[in-house]
Amino acid sequence: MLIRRKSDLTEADVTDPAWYARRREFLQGTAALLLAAGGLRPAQAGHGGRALQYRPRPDLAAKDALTDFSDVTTYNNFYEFGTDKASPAELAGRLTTDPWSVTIDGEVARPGTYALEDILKPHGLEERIYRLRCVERWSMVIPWIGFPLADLIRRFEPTSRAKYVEFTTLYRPEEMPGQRRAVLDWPYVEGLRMDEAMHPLTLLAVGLYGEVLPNQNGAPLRLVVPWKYGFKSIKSIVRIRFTEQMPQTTWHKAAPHEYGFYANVNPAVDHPRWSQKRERRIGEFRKRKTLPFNGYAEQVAHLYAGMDLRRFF
Ligand SMILES: Nc1nc2c(c(=O)[nH]1)N[C@H]1C(S)=C(S)[C@@H](COP(=O)(O)O)O[C@H]1N2
Ligand SMILES: [Mo]
Repeated sequence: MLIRRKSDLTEADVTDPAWYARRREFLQGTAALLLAAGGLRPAQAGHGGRALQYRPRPDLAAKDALTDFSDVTTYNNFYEFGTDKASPAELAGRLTTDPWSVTIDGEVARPGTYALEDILKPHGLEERIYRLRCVERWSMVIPWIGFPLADLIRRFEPTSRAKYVEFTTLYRPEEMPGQRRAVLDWPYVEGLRMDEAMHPLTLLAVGLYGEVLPNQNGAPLRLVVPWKYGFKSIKSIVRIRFTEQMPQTTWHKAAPHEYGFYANVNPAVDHPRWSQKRERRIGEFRKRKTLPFNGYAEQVAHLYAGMDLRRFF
């Protein structure tokens, strides 16, 4: 990826004018933060998307080779657009992601429904290269662009009763054809314990490969929790609710003995129908060993000290 100096940048390099008009404040805020931080990396709009400005975080970069952009954006799980891997890329283009708002409610001091721009405005964007490992035994390495969920949580001030965070995906069957069938109990819901949500690795992503998230990857706002199976990384979020009780998550409801609330990547605990010891990195032939917590054990294992991870899978 090229690094260009600020003086070489024009507005047109950064984003197209229509998008700029809608997201102007957000971009200006981001640019200011980036300049203050002393680093500016304008993305190359090499994939036809709308480029984002962000700060690279080499300290948060998986060393493995990146998965090809074409695989990242055509091999997807997004059941709102169908259950096969190709459907989201084919059908998600029709999803309207602007305007977009996010409701923040439950055990929180500043509940409300906020325009996405207002949610994003105070947050500078960073690039973090994370592995994502699906429960189906494939994995990818993706350069995500986003900001720590913890920063958003601090801003909205959960009360002392907030023990969990629940996330909900958009329900819009007119644009999400998969929702016209009862494959899952729509809308898609996921959740984290508060300490998992506050962990510095937990990312709210708005882009990948230097550009605004393609719809099939969960535009305009999705979660990325790199030490958990992919299904925890919920897409196209419209609601963030703070709760005292553990949220009922969609996959747990659908098959409670197969999908637990925690869903930590764990080669020692098999899925009831298959081993979780190995995985196929998309783009590779030889299988890789699956690592505890997807390789992030050093950073996150302490969250589960004393817990029986067979029981709390
Ligand atoms: N709303 C929603 N979010 C979702 C899913 C889904 O079906 N609906 N699938 C999950 C699963 S199983 C995986 S593996 C990841 C895939 O993310 P990707 O397509 O960006 O690689 O998204 C997760 N988030
Ligand atoms: Mo998955």
